[in-house]
Amino acid sequence: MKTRAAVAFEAKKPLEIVEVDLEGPKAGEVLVEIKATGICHTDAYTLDGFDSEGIFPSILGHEGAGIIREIGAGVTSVKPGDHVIPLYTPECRQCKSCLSQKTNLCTAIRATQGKGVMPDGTSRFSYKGKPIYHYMGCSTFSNFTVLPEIAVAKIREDAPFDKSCYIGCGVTTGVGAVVNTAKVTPGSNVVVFGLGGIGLNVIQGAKMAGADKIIGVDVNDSKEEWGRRFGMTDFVNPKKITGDIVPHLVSLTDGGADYTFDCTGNTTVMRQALEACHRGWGTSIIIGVAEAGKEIATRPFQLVTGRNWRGTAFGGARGRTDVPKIVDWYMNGKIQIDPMITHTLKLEDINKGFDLMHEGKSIRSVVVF
Ligand code: NAD
Ligand code: AHE
Ligand code: ZN
Repeated sequence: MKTRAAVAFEAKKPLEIVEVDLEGPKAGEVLVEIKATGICHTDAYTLDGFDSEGIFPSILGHEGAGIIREIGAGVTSVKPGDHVIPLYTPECRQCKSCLSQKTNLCTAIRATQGKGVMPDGTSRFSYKGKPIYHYMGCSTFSNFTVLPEIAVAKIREDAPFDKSCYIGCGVTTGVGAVVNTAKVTPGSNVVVFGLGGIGLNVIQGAKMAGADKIIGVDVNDSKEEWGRRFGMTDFVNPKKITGDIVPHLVSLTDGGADYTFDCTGNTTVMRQALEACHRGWGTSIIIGVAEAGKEIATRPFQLVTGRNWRGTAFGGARGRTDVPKIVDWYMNGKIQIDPMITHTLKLEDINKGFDLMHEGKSIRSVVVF
């Protein structure tokens, strides 16, 4: 079949809207009509050439929602007409990682996913006879896409696509980092670095978990109002304080934070986030994705004296199990999504969504097909 898609032909070039060829689902795969997709900073990071796994030409996008239109041989867990959210972290329920119950990082298809192909080693997308690569196993910047059955979460049908798509990455990542990874306890002091599409979800997760002080840190002053809307109690712009941010935060948190979260992808900020943790028990969670080649550093003494440095992907969520529950949280009003979707765009205007993100003018832009 043919489908309209925004193709990343080269790094650092705008996406081009073209009609591509899409092969139908093979065994164990499903065809999904994407109804809406968010634009996450990770898409921009890959398009900008910062991802060591970045492959071009490819169809980016990993924060979608849509409807199953066709299933391949042997597919049993979903059927045509089901509403689904594509999962860049699948859940096979059979691999060592899934069975361990210690991680959400299913390994069933990770190797081929990282190479931009389906589990059989080929791409379903092509343009003018040449393959176009998949991205994060999702490629939601296409009106239709093919995914392995284990990489879709079936969701309730009354959830609006243009909001629930955000659960495909940003919402689950931020809220899940608090609930699943850090396991923030009531009364905690929390510091969130970077108040974008992820950081604001960390804030609303921390509020939901009963955190006491929730300090937001961002170099963009306009983010203060955003943070306060979701439960932030204090705001710090590191450019506007005298001296180093770490002692500043330590003094605001009576010796250091119980939990800190990096939602910037900046390795200097990651170090600050660790060092702003309380001696003896503070835990810092890395969410931000750093550019290829970047490394983190700190004095080992920071860890010797009891600070914990951890990371999280997709908020530690097991997609097929947890995503439908997060959709329920949204539909029942436990978490908010609507105010964070600042821009709704047509596919033709998708590059505008990237511009808005880089200019710090959007929280989330969503493309509706
Ligand atoms: P975003 O662009 O919406 O937000 C980033 C925010 O960080 C902005 O408000 C920006 O002003 C702020 N910022 C930038 N540099 C800063 C600095 N030095 N100090 C303080 N604030 C700073 O991006 P997003 O969509 O929220 O994504 C945030 C990060 O999370 C990205 O690196 C993205 O790739 C990553 N991410 C990781 C996962 C995961 O599973 N681990 C999932 C989604 C996104
Ligand atoms: N491909 C990069 C790393 C990118 C990365 O860390 N991705 C996160 C999700 S970001 C979503 O917006 C992730 O899930 N990582 C775990 C995984 O298995 O990819 C690189 O450095 O090679
Ligand atoms: Zn993302």
